[in-house]
Amino acid sequence: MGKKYRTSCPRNCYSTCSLLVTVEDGRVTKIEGDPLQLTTRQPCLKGLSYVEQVYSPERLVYPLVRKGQRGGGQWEKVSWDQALEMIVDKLKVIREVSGPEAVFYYAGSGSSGALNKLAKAFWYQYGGYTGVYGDLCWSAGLEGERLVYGENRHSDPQDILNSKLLILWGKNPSYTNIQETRWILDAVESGTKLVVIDPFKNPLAEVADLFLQPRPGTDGLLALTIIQELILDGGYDREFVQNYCQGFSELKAEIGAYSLAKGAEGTGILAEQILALVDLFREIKPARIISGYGLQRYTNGGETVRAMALIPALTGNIGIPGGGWNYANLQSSFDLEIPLPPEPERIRLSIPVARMASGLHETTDPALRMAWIEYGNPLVSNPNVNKLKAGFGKLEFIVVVDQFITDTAAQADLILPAKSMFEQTDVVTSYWHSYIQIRDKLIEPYAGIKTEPWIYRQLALRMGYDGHWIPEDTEELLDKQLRTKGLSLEMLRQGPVYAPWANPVVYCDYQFETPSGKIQLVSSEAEAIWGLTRVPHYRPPVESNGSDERYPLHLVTIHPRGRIHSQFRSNRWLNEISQGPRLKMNIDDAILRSLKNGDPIIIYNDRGKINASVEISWGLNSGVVVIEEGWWLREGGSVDVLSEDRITDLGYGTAFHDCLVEVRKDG
Ligand SMILES: Nc1nc2c(c(=O)[nH]1)N[C@H]1C(S)=C(S)[C@@H](COP(=O)(O)OP(=O)(O)OC[C@H]3O[C@@H](n4cnc5c(=O)[nH]c(N)nc54)[C@H](O)[C@@H]3O)O[C@H]1N2
Ligand SMILES: Nc1nc2c(c(=O)[nH]1)N[C@H]1C(S)=C(S)[C@@H](COP(=O)(O)OP(=O)(O)OC[C@H]3O[C@@H](n4cnc5c(=O)[nH]c(N)nc54)[C@H](O)[C@@H]3O)O[C@H]1N2
Ligand SMILES: [Mo]
Repeated sequence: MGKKYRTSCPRNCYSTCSLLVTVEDGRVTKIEGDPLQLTTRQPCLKGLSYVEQVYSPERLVYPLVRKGQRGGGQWEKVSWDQALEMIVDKLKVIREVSGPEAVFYYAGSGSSGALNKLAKAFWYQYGGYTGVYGDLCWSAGLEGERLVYGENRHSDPQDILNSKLLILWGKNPSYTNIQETRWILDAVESGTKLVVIDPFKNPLAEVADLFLQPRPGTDGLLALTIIQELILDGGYDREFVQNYCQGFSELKAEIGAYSLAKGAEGTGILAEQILALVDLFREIKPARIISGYGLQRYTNGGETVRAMALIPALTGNIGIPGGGWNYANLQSSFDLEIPLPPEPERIRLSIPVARMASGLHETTDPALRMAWIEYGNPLVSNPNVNKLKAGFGKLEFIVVVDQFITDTAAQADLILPAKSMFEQTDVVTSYWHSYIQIRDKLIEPYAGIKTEPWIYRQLALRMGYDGHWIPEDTEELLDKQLRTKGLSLEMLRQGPVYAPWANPVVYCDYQFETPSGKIQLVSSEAEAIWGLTRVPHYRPPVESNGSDERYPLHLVTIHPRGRIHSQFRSNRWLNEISQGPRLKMNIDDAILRSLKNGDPIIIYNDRGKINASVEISWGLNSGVVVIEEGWWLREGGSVDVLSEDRITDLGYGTAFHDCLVEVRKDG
């Protein structure tokens, strides 16, 4: 029969679902949604398939040392003792000869949990390292939002039910946040108007009242055009603006640079459609913009989000049920302080993660000699993969900690097997709902696999460091730290805890943590920190249609429906419904290249080429092609072979979508 336990999904995903897991004879056998979690309800297919994932025959169970050439695919099984000795030897020599900065330490977002921070307890004692700053994911938009509202939070997802107008803008929850799709569909069924704004006709566009298809990277222009209409032609909320916003007259003085005609021309959206959207904002309240992260993966992404975020404020939709601006909700996030040794001076955070490919080549004094990679698969998920791979190729020793021999692990000298989410207790928060959850240890680590804190503790002891910073009993550590916040592991085992400090409707007190205490329609921080203008303005992406005539197609890489980035590739259940890498393409673009549905193709630009097949799509304009990210090199190619390693305008984000390509038939 088995017994049911509570846990949560630690993947980097909006939903962060609470799960009920049945364990029989020490094996996970069934996964369901946790009825005490009011926001996430049912898990997705990936969540259900963990039952397969955790026992995948491809899972790594021993440390492996490279034999023969790097990347040659030949490995030798070694004991943990041998693996740890090898690492300690390298670490000692490198620090002595070149200094701790010759080690590149990189952690991706493969599994979340408060204990991930314990890595620092080791690296601090090592005396430092070279690391990255910025983010692959959402930081351009986070900063754009912060400049306007001072914080990154939004109301409970359930508050979508109170909205009369929903604008789903650059987000594809049918793939990336299906629990939100339920709330949106429930709202639509009860009469809420839905607008979808996306160059790709994502599934929710099918039920939308209005669907706008901007050219990729032009949403900032669309937002400023809407703002111009509202301010100069009426429809903004005078009283709200007067009471709670700062900088209106300055915004008004500059917004005349935009016009409906210019907006229509630049975005490729009909002027009538833009006006239809403006009218909805004029007529319907409460209205909520749900912004995704797709539209900020451009060199202008931060300013795009900053401009969009002004609309709910100008229309008086902030602080009320059903109204608002949804981008990121960090209300459940709290600093579960993990005590760390003193921070050494020689931590060199010199490489923006967006530019890791170039950074590995350019770093000198000391140059990098070794890399330690955990929770990440940069050869699939980071931009400019060919350049990145060449950068890794220059290093003399690479350690990768992962559950599988990923494309990145395949380039390692030593791979250490990683635990799964069922094999270690930790605490998980969300960037969408406001629950704090346990991710509990439900089974013994599969086949003797160790956790990351165990690995670091062993290394620390062998290096002669103070082991108490990385305790053997990490549950005790978690519990102790939780108690300082009035929580405990036992409490979380009873059910997900709605963060006591969270608010179901944000900003209802109209307090804003901005320099003026009001919503910043203009921002001097934008100027002082980022060298931009106080009023948000539109600049086209660096690489977009027309900027290079050899590459006429703008490539947009959306997040995969059946995977989380490169994860779940080894999942047999999910693979049964996977169709491989497919490039969605407008029929005219296909005919121009003599391509039929299903034809094998090569997608290429100066940075590299990948293999895929064509999927004729009726949901795309000519000149825009869409492919899911996350495909492995060995499946035809990581889409990031094609992307440049470029940084965004705000927040040191990654401009994956400033990417032009051409396509030809393969063979
Ligand atoms: N072209 C393009 N590229 C993109 C994006 C895009 O939109 N377009 N999106 C970007 C975004 S938003 C993000 S967040 C990044 C994500 O980039 P990454 O964080 O690198 O994500 P994954 O590819 O999922 O790699 C996570 C790895 O962690 C491993 N892992 C899972 N659990 C554990 C564990 O408990 N311990 C250890 N040691 N390893 C574990 C997994 O097996 C996997 O290999 O990708 C970015 N890449
Ligand atoms: N199944 C699944 N779920 C996931 C993930 C996953 O890999 N798989 N990843 C998780 C992570 S790390 C993240 S960051 C989130 C991301 O989830 P989302 O926020 O949904 O982000 P994306 O999939 O990058 O893009 C969303 C939409 O933006 C559109 N878009 C692209 N460019 C533009 C533009 O210029 N303008 C407009 N208006 N729209 C544009 C794309 O066509 C796409 O439909 O999802 C999380 N959830
Ligand atoms: Mo992400």
